[in-house]
Amino acid sequence: VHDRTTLDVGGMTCASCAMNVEKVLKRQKGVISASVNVSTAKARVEYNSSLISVEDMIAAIEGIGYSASLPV
Ligand code: 9UX
Repeated sequence: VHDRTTLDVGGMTCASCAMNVEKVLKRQKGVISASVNVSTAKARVEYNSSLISVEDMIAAIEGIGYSASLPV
């Protein structure tokens, strides 16, 4: 069984930005799938919480120059 989360992603200004964020998420161990939408500024992620935390995902996104947070 896996978990899902939706993150708010900041700093994406074109469709390729969404691809960049998707790629970095999919590269993380424990991420099962990632779908990023530039218009809504949301990233939907399915993951295995025994392998990766939401904080790890946020750090990976910030590591390539975007911002990320859990929605308020
Ligand atoms: Mo588009 Mo995003 O030219 O970092 S890839 S702005």
